[in-house]
Parts: sequence; C-alpha cells; structure tokens
Amino acid sequence: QPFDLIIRNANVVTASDSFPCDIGVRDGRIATLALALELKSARHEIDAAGRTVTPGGIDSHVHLDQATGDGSIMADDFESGTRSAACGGSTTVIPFACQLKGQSLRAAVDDYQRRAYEKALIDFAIHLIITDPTEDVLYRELPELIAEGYTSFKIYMTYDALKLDDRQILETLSVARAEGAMVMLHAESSDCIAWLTERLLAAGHKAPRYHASSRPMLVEREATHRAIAMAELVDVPILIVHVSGREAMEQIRWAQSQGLKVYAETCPQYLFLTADSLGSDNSFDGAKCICSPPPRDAANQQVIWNGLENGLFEVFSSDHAPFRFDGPDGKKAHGEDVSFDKIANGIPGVETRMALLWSEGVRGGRITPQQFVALTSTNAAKIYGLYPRKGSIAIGADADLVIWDEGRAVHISNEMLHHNVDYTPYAGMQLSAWPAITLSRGEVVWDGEPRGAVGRGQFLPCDSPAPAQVRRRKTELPL
Ligand code: DUC
Ligand code: ZN
Ligand code: ZN
Ligand code: ZN
Repeated sequence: QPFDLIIRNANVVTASDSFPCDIGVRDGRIATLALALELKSARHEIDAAGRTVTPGGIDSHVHLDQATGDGSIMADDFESGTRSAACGGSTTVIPFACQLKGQSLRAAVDDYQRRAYEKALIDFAIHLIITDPTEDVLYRELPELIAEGYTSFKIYMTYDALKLDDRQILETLSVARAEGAMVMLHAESSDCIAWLTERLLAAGHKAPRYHASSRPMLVEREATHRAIAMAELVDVPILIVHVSGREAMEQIRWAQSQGLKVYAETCPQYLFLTADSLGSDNSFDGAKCICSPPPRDAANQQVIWNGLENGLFEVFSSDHAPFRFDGPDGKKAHGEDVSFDKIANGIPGVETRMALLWSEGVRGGRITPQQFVALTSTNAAKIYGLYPRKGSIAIGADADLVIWDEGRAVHISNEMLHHNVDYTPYAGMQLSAWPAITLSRGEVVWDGEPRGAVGRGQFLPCDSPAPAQVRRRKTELPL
C-alpha cells in the first residue's frame, strides 16, 4: 500500500529523542518511521535533508473570537487565528468557550462551536471558562461536558465579569477532582488590583504604562499562593497560566517541591517584553503591550528562561489575545484618552511563538531541541488529554509536523504575519529560524504561503488528562 507522503532525510526531534529518519504518512497519520525508507511509491515526497523536523506546535492558550463585553472585539476568529497559527508552525490550538454570567455552560459551548464551524484550518480543542458555577453548572452540565471531551477549564481570580470567589473555586476544583478534568487558573489578586487602580487613577496616572503599576508581582504571587493552597486542600492538579516572573515562580517551585501537582505555563511576552514596553512616557502606544499579568523586567526575563530550562514550566503558549491598535473596536475602542484599566487586555502572538523559542531558546543555546518540543507541543498534549494523537512523532500519531528553516535571518514585521491584528509586539526582532513547512495530518498548511482549506480543521474531543485522572488520586477528600 503506497504512502500518501514521504518526508525523506529528516532530523526528527521529539521531547525525548533526536534521530535521522524518513517519515511515511498514510491517511493523515504517521505510518512508518524508517532509515532510508525503500518505499517506491508515495504520491508526494518532501526532501528534508539537513532540516530539523519537530511535532507541530500545540498552542494551548489562545483566544479566538471571544466575547469581551467591554466594547472591544477580538480581531481573529477561528479562520484567521488558525491560519496565523499554521503559518507559525502550530497544528493544534486550544481556544476558550467563555461562559457569560447567567448563561448555561452548554449554551457557551454551542456558541463557540458555532463560531468555529467550518472555519478552522487546523485542528482545535476547546477549554471552558467557568464564570458562573451554579449547582446545575457544576453537578450536571460540567460532568456531561467533560465526558464529551471538554476536559479542561479556566477559572479567573480577577476581572469582575469573570472571577470566582475562593468558595466557588474550591467547589469547582472539587468537581474537577471527581471528574478528572484539568483546571487552569488565572492567578491575580482582584482586590489588590482594584485598590491600586483606584489610587493610581486618583493621582491622575492613567497612561498605559500604569497598567503594570496596578498589577505588581505581589498580586500575582498572592493569588498563586492561594490557588496552590486551595488545590492542595482539594487534592487536585492545577495549571497556573501565564506566569510572568520570579515571585509566582517561587510559589510554584515550593509547591512542586512538596510533591503537589502544580503545573505552570509561561508565554513569549515574559521573555521578550518588559514593563518598559508599555511606554516610558504617557503616550498611548504602550497600549499595544497591555496584557495581564504585565511583562516585568530584564532580570525576570532571565528567571523565566531559567524556569523553562530547569523544568518548572511545562507549557509555553502564546496567550494570543488579538486586538487591533487602530480602529473602533481594538485598543482605541474608548479613545486614546482613556485610563489604562479600560483598554482591551491582551496581545497577539500565535504566529511568532514557535520561532521565537526555537531561535532564541534552542539556537540561542538556552534550551535543548527536546525541551523545545516538550514545551511547545508534547506536554500540552499530555496535560490536556490529546496525547498520543497529538504532540509526538510516533507511529500512529497524526502527521502534524514542522520542517524548520534555520540559519536564515528573519526580521519580524507585522506584514509577514497572517493574523488580523495591525501590529506585533515583536516587530524589529531578528530571528534565525522560521518554519519552512507546516503539515497538518499530512497536508501542507504552510510552505511560505498559507495553504489548506478553510474548515479542514477538526474539533478534537479531549481525554481525561493523564495527570488529572481520577484513579491517580492519593487521598480521600475530608468530609
Ligand atoms: N488573561 C488571559 O488569559 N488572556 C488575556 C488577558 C488575561 O487577563
Ligand atoms: Zn496531491
Ligand atoms: Zn488569564
Ligand atoms: Zn489568555
């Protein structure tokens, strides 16, 4: 039986290994890995001589077409967002279905499945965001949805429209424990932020750069500590998303040293931006880099690199939250004179994530190629229940692959990107690598041009993530 595709002379890198081989693909899956694959016939061949081939990226934290409720509109939907992801070497994204307060979880899922319908160019799973944990939501809807493949959800400790109080968090964590789901936590202390914001605004400090002053590391540290304590009490694994620097990391390091299953995610903005990116004067330009938690300083960038290298972080995702700078529904939705707390929160990055980490991390000598694969793909597949279909180069896995172009100067500009945002925070950076070809289930979706039909991406129901599986718990809950 002929292959549909053979990739010859690849230098394959997985999360554990690196080896030369040919990859035979049939029906969208990896059918054979062999040295000098004799096979005569394949409909297509790609010569990857001299090139590294990694698993396609899994960007497990992206916001696409997500309702914001504050007059801003996300610039990327499931079409432009997944196209941009593919052009940057990702083959799976996991955006969010965000429950509105008062809305059923089912209605939220249906809403986002409609938003995704026939749009995605690459495969996607969906995380839930739980904002209204009523009894019906927690004890009827959530178990049903987890059984249907929505096995991870995010909860917020800040933002009035999204946050849960500690009692609600405990209750929600205990459902995750019972049902084997993975909980992602946005850990920032709501009241501290509100108090600081009020005082900054009273003093007339309203420019974008004060966004960073309103959310110092302390507020992230405090909430991270509290989240860990609650997860320990309930005895359930959690993942702290978008960790920005030293103080939250110290809490996570402590938890991990106690044997608690506390996983952590960080993002490119904490390696490549600082609070200075929000502006050194009162100009509005800094709004481009407003995200939460805010980027810190050069010393913290180094601490984040250390955490990627030493294994504190499991996941490197983009937290792509796309808002245009100009226009009526992006960063300027309420004008340029508006205070920092009214500016849409988030920055784009789904397309630049992989190349930034390959270029500055691997080629920069900070992490190994295997660590790169673990951080950008394999670990997320395991933590969110997509492994081994996604996240590896192995027989039977989906043929989701990146063939790298290395050693070429890549000057980042927004013009080269395919998102629907009118800027990139990384403009001007000089990289030494970019994906040459991205394959999704054996189909070329990027080879210097975006390829692949709109709507070809499939929804991926997730298994109960290995670390969250019910049978692995060590203790009974105290009653
Ligand atoms: N949290 C996110 O996860 N993304 C964008 C902004 C935020 O606060
Ligand atoms: Zn063909
Ligand atoms: Zn968040
Ligand atoms: Zn996010």
